[in-house]
Amino acid sequence: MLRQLTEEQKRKFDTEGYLVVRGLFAEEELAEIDRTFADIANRIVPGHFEPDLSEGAADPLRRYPRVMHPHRFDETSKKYMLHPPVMDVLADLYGEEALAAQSMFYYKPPGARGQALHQDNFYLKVEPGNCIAAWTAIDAADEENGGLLVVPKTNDYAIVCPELADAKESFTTHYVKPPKEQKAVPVVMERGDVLFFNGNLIHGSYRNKTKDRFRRAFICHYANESAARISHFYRPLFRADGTAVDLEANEDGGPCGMEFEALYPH
Ligand SMILES: O=C(O)CCC(=O)C(=O)O
Repeated sequence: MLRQLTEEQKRKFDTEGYLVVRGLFAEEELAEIDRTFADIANRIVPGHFEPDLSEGAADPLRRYPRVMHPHRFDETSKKYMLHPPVMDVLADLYGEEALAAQSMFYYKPPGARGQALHQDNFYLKVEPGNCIAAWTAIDAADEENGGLLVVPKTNDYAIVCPELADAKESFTTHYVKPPKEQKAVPVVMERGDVLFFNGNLIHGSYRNKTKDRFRRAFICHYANESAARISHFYRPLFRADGTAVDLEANEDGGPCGMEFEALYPH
């Protein structure tokens, strides 16, 4: 028995590797997220958010870097990382309960670089099983303001060792080339929609080309409850009721070997 999805939605996720669920966050919930991250934007939280608060930084991402793991210092972020409709969709997709491993918030201001194509389970190393992302649009997201891009059906593609990304266009350093004849397609979303995608799916985003539109997103990653291991950056995990769980640290270097261990948490 599915809790939140139709059989057709689940089938779409299983075959395409991703699924948009419309309107999973209500306007008053989104307004609370707006207030929370408007407040965080003017603070320095060591290890989580270290903006350059001086006027006129050349790179807009210096003023508005992404917030890493806000659930570790902010209760509102933890609450929405465990948002019941999201946890129910994840349980439908996994066929078992989900554990929350990571939260992030991207402001992606006008002019900000994007994030080159990559695969999330390269970083999370959830085993056995996989991670799933829940990417919530806080602002409407489209091709102009650097909305998400996915390469459909690459959920069946193995995790590969990344190449170097183009630093002029991507603020992260890794790039995974899509398989031959498969192209990244934009996912157009409204505020409050959530995009779910599998940890092997190749995805990323282009630059925010607008002059005046932020592209804010609240992005969380999850593991299946039966997973035994995850990369140490993501511990502890949290059950839907907010209690912590500790999986074993996955020391496996992945497809590139130990020397390629990611320099940054994803
Ligand atoms: O939001 C973006 O621009 C990219 C996010 C992403 O790729 C991720 O969270 O894995």
